[in-house]
Amino acid sequence: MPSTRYDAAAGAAGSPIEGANVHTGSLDATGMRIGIVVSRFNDIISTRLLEGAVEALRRRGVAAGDLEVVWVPGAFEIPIAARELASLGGVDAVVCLGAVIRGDTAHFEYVAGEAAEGIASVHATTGVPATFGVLTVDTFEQATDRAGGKHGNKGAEAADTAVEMVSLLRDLRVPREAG
Ligand code: INI
Repeated sequence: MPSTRYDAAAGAAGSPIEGANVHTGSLDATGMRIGIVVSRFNDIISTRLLEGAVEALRRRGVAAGDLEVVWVPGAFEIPIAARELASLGGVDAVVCLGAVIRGDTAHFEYVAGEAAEGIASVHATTGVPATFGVLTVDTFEQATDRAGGKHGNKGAEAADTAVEMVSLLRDLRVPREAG
């Protein structure tokens, strides 16, 4: 199964290009400030995603006082709060969490689409990584499976991804001498 999980050993050692400069982020979050935007809609699910994200961030070394948690009404509202945090909140990354469940609602495509596009536009326009921990599923059961159930906790994965991207971007932003 494809995975985005961090694997330190697969970094430089896995490079097929002899002599290349290979860049990988790490999961050391010491000193990082991380924003989390979480939606109240389907809060049984989003609370579990939040718990997974906070647990992962604390495990990676983020101090409790360096976490900014922002609740919004629904996934549709995540992007505007994420953009505010990214541009003015002094955070190194924003983890976006929510659950859009198809159920019977015709809303699904609009809400899920706006959340995905809006979150992607946050990092494209601010340079602050914004990760996508918004479940877009057909059923409540599929959501619980991904919020601490048999498919893991997507909140924790989005948190780890944020840490890795902050670390990677710091590495890429180190000024280099022109070769
Ligand atoms: N918001 C969600 O986060 N998940 C959903 O499944 C959902 N559905 O199905 O409608 C949802 N709707 C609310 C939306 O995010 C906005 O809060 C609302 O439309 C007001 O702008």
